[in-house]
Amino acid sequence: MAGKIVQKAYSDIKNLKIQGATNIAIAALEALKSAKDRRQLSEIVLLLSSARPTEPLMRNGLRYVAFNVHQHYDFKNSLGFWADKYIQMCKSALERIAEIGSKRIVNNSKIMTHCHSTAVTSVLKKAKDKYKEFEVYVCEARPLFQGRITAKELASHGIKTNYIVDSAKGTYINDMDLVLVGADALTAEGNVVNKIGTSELAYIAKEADVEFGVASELLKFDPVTEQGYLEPIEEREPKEVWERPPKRVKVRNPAFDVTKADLIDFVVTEEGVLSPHNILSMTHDKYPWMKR
Ligand code: RUB
Repeated sequence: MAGKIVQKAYSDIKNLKIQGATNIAIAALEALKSAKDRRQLSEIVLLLSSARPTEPLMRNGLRYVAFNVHQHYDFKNSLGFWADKYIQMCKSALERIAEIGSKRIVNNSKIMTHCHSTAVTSVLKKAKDKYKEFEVYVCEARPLFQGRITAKELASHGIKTNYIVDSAKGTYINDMDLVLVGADALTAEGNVVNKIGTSELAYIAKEADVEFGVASELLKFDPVTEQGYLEPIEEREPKEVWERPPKRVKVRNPAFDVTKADLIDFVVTEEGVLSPHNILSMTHDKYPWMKR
């Protein structure tokens, strides 16, 4: 039976009190450190992995720690060591993405983003710290409005910020120089899984000839996609969309969608700016342990 720390992390992740792939992974790994023995460690890995099905950054981390701890005699010290090591990998990957991505932000440009991604906000804030001037359009990301988190964060960093409803993205896309979004999962085909509405944004960016970029850690690669499995897409509670829908109306609420590699111009990763088609080989080079 998992303890209180893990139960709390599980429900905070499931109920979106903690949201966004990076925050989720770090919270899960912090909670994992409370495991008392090897059996409990395995139970916690299974439980936390199930909290959000479309989160390989968390799943990879839980597996990485469990695998390494099982190689060691000293359970408690090795658990803390490997969990901290993965958390540090996530944090330094994010810093690298901010540094590398900030170079792609052009002075006096307009950028559209969707939902809330710490990778994207880190890139934009770093560009602002380098005295670049630019303007951001943030899509609200219904039903849970994570775009508001982004808008607040950017505006309080002194970045010129516009907030739009999701259906207004087509109205403004022709004014944009770049679309930059985050990712929950990267697949073996070079596709990107992110908040629902991202793939639609990629289609309209293509149509309008606007560059479409993704800011994502290679640690979000999902190794199951190498074996021909599709990334699972979480479907959330209908009441997030419509509290009391009329009888005979079934509300669907997929949390994420898949943007095909061909719609993506570049992916800013901790290893540099890549074509989506190079994600698989770069992940193999950098994180060989991820192979199943
Ligand atoms: C958040 C979302 C974010 C990615 C990337 O969805 O789709 O774009 O998780 O985030 P949700 P980050 O709010 O449902 O978790 O760059 O912070 O890892």
